[in-house]
Amino acid sequence: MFKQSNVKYNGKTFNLEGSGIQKKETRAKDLAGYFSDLSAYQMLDPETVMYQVEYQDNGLAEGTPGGLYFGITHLYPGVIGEEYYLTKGHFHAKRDTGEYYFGLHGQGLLMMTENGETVLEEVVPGSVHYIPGNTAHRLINTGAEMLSVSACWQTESGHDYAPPEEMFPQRVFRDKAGKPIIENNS
Ligand code: S6P
Ligand code: ZN
Repeated sequence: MFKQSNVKYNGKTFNLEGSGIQKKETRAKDLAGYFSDLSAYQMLDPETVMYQVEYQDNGLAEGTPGGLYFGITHLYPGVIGEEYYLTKGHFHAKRDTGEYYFGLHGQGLLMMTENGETVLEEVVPGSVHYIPGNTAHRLINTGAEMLSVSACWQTESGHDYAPPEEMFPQRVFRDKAGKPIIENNS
């Protein structure tokens, strides 16, 4: 029997389309404590949408062993102070589970930290990123357009949003030339 998938990726809009697509928005008010410039953060409208995650509801409850989820993150461009917009970042609650990211649109960085060691991989359309287990991971939009990145992770993984300063010892700022620079948390 031939059957069509009930979810499709739209390569023009970088969105998922079809049945069972769930969407989750993260707003400025959800990111208290994530940016170094507190007064610049407080000037932002708390309702500003910073990023959206859409994913296919495949009927599997989080925690189910053996399954996978597929989703796309859309992170807006911008800076707070001089720090680029970022996702919260997390460990997986089941620490030893990895994840794949795949760049679809825009330009950014994937920050990965394990045992205090940070790696920043450049995310561009077509780039493939393996995030090993036990690694905190977040996206940073260093470009002028929306950063859209797809992800595939285990239904068993769950999320552990540890305090950001415990997960990531470094930050990425825009320098005077408009280029990303890495700085240690002070
Ligand atoms: C899930 C995966 C992504 C993130 C998304 C938002 O394991 O890594 O779908 O959930 O990029 O980031 P965060 O840190 O707010 O969950
Ligand atoms: Zn993850």
